[in-house]
Amino acid sequence: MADKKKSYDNTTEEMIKKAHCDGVQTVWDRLEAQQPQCGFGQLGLCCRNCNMGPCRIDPFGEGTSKGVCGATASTIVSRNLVRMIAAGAAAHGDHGREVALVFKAMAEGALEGYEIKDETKLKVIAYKLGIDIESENTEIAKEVARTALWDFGKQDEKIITFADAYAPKSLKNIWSSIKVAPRNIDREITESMHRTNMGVDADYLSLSLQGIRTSLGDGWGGSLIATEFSDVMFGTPKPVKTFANLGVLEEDKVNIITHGHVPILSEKIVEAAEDKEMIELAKSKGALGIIVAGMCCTGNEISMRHGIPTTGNFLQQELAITTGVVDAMVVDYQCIMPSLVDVADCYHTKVITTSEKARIPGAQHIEFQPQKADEIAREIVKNAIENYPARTKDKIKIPSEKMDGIVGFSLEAIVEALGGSLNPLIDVIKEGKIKGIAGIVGCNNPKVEQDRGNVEVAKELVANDILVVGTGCWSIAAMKAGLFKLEGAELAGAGLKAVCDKLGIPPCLHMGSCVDNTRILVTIAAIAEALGVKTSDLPVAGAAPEWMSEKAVAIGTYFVASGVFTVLGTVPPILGSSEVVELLTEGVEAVTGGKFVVESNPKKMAALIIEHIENKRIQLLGKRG
Ligand code: SF4
Ligand code: MSK
Repeated sequence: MADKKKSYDNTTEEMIKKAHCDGVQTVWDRLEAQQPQCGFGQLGLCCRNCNMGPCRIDPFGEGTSKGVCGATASTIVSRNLVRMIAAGAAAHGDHGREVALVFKAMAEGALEGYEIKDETKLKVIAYKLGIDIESENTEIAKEVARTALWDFGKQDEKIITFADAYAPKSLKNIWSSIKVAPRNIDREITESMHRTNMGVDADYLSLSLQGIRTSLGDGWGGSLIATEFSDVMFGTPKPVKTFANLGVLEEDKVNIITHGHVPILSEKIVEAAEDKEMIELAKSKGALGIIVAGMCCTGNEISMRHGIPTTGNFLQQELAITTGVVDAMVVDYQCIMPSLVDVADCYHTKVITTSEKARIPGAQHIEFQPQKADEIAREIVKNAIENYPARTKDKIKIPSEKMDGIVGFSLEAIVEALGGSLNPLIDVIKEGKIKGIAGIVGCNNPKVEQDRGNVEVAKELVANDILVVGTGCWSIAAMKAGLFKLEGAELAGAGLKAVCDKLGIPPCLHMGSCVDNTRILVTIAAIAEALGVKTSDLPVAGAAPEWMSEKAVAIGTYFVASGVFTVLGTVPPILGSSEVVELLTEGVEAVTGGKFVVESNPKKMAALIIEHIENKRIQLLGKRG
């Protein structure tokens, strides 16, 4: 493993070398130290859900075939899978709830730092939810917030209001037929934890269906609320030029990285860093100004709304600090490695945690409270400025690489680029200029070369006239590789290139952060409804080439449950049960029309997607290209 190339991105390779010269341990070193990783865990065959265990099942059928309580391989694998989905959905749901609570307080006039920035979007949401849009904006917002919070707390058996309002009828019918329509975002997570408790649900099929229901409460509930409410409060993204990679940091400026997921604080930090008083303070410390740059999905949130540059994706978080010029790494929650404080120990960087839900021993904690949003954001920026003089000159090295690109293709922005409706896109798909649409999402994972899968799958697809849309750390990989540039269209097939040139768009469209996968769901739903077909009839597919997070398991599951053929690049821990594997890779297709496939080779992954899209074209349009 030591000699294996770690990244497709030269900047990452360069900074891993620097980290080692500086005596810094990285995620790749720790992965190596973990080898060999537990085979039972990789197959999903270990259970520690009660203290009669931990139990494990012999995958070769020679040793133990049941846990102490009698749980079989399929029971254990499906329970573990459902717990992964529940954890992922909980992360998204809790993010959505936090945004909804701020939104509610804003509507009630209890917060000064937040406002309704996109009135049109507020009215569109309200209209979809069946709320009167003739009243005052604040009244509409209150009712919208009440409806969202109701979806977290209602106790009836009906589908959650947001899923009911946003999902196509055909999907809702499928979900009711197999009883997986989500009833309450939190309830499905709680029920998943209950069912997977010792001595409750032992049937892999019924457990898996609960996993699907929980994931749908995420995709069409928690995540959707996070996306929609963030758009109203911070603006619906529009195409904007920005840059990505560690080269966006500047030696003679104060550098603040915001890392994590929720835009509530990062938006305020962007504002505070633009404040004249702060800039003057930075100058008084010898800096020329202040740079705020993003990392992971907080990076996506602020880049797509303000053109704020992004330092990198998941596997670059430690490396950003090794540049020696990060004065503060401000984190909220999710995908934040606790190792950041160890790396920061070798430099001058302050790691600042801001959520009471995500504390890291050794980090400075400045707790964010929306009531004091501006004050706290200024305090954080001040902390970074005051840390600027503490840099160690001979530890500074900023890679020169940064790539420009256009980000911020919300569904609204795509519709605008198309002249007001999705019809021109549907027409070029029918004509075969664009063969179909692939959504690529998800993380980096040090088990595979960083960015290779994310970038190569996208390149292969656009070369075959498939429009790529995507989110999360994939999008940062795509931007670093130049796929968000207009010139990226040179890599596209003739049909897609002509469309990109005509509309002035790149061949890969950035749709946002992890919660913004809902933008992809809503786009697919809108196309299906315009054509009067099911989502699973469309020439569309999904891929997560380098996923690692439990959130990605929830995302993949709600895509499959929404009729999307989804290819995973890293193997999920389910191979210990042939029944669970068969269900997710074959059985589920007969019901939802979507299914999972696992393929780690990027070229083969792209080939599977192309084949699927071609087959769907034949079924839908009676023709291939
Ligand atoms: Fe073992 Fe059953 Fe307890 Fe799991 S729930 S640890 S399989 S006894
Ligand atoms: S940040 S969930 S590593 S995409 Fe959303 Fe990136 Fe995956 Fe975290």
